[in-house]
Amino acid sequence: MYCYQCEQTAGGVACTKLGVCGKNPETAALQDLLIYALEGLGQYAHRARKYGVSDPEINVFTLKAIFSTLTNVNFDPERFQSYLLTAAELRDRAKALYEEAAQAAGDTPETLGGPAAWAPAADLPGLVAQGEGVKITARQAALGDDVTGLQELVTYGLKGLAAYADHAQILGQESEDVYAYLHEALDFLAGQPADVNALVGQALKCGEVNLKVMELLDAANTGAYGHPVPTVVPTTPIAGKAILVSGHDLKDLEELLKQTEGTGINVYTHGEMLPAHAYPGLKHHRHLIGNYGGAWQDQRKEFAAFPGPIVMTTNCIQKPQDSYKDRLFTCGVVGWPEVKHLGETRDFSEVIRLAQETEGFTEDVPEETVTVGFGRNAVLSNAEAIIEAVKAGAVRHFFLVGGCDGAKPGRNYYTDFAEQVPEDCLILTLACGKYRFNKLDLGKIGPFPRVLDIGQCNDAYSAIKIAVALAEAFDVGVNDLPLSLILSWFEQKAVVILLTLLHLGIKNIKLGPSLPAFVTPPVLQVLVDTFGLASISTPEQDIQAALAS
Ligand code: FSO
Ligand code: SF4
Repeated sequence: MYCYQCEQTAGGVACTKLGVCGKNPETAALQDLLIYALEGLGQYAHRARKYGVSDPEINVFTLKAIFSTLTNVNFDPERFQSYLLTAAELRDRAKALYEEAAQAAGDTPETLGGPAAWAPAADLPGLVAQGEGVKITARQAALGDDVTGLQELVTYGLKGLAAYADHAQILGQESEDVYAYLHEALDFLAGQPADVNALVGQALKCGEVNLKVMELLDAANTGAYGHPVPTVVPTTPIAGKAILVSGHDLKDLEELLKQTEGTGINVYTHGEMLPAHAYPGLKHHRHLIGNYGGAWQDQRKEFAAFPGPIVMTTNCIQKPQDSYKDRLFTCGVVGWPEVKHLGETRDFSEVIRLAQETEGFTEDVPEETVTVGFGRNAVLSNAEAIIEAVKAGAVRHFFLVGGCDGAKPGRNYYTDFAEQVPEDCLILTLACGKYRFNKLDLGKIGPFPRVLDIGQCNDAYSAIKIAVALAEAFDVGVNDLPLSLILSWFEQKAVVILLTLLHLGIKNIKLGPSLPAFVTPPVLQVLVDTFGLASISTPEQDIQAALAS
């Protein structure tokens, strides 16, 4: 195996024997092969679309299959075998659609090679062997590290984009333009592009299309559940039967809340599900009782201690401990071998039965809380007060400290950073990186908590809208606002958000805790020269530099 798609990659270079995440070489090969197979599907789907033909099943499958290869989503070889067989079947369907449409228009259809001509091996070991043949090292040998790294940058951008598009699609928000772009970009990758400018351009295009995806997702979430409102959430359990829900999928949570209504079972959010408490369409369920634990990387300890079943709706899943493996359930594209998979059924009866048979929390814990719900609507409805506070000097600077959390000790930077931000500055945050500081008491400026929690990483559109609205109010560009972006990345959703910010021309972003292994020094230099992108240094230096600019 050779995988360097996430921030925790072995030695900062690549996982080659076993993923730090727990991904084994067999699964890694199947994931590489699935991306290859999807490039073949893209070759035909892209050409069919030129004749105005597309297929909803092909479109949605493309999203889900790409999402399944994202870090910490699916570790189950059998599920990948099934995805691969479906990819071949739908590739053949796309081929037939293309050929029929071309012939109907009087054209001679192209005969395509490369991934489009892949024929799946008959069994799992055969598929693994095929995956070994298309791994990154083969391209590195043929095309060099810079080009391969840029191809991977585009691929990882597509993974993040597909994940967000899948969330939006689940809530009924789709766009033919987004599907068209995905198939176009997969076709582009199938051609083994080696032109650095074309690859950088494609990466920025991916960021551009992702802005549209994030807008769709925002419309999906707020359309289904209303705009988040500031909400105080207990982070301490109370006595009673309990179910824990992790991941990002609000639809799964909604269905679980409906099915547990009146059962006496309390539902707790974990990790990226915390912002769900702020949605009017979810918070009215009184048994959505509180938040439990911290960010994803602490789950092995926290799930073991949780006295009830646990539902993992999306990433980030880690290798389950035996002590809770039979209490763990996966949904959607998530998978771990031998963990009960509920698929897309949203039938939680088995989870509810297990919760009723399990002891639950035996006593109340003295209450502690966090405040969430500062999405764009909540923040911008206070825009005048915020603008006045800036003009009067009560708010000197905004720091957007957001992104993923992870296990590396270097991530203490983000805790230290939040603690050291001067008291006349506001911190906006989103995604699971917030757990580094969201339980600290950092006080208020006037009516505003100094830490404003915008939501999940899925709510990046909200953060962008807030920045753009502030820029308009002050009649300056976003880069001229008293605003600094201090981002933490872990997986490919963070990659595509970074591409979106670069597409928007946002400059001088600080990225940590370490830079991506797939971005080689010459490519990094391009990003530094064009966008002023820089690695984090120390909180003291980075705060000083931000306030001086
Ligand atoms: Fe975190 Fe995981 Fe939301 Fe990511 S839970 S690391 S960017 O999957 O998606 O922020
Ligand atoms: Fe390693 Fe990350 Fe790839 Fe897992 S996803 S194998 S930790 S680089």
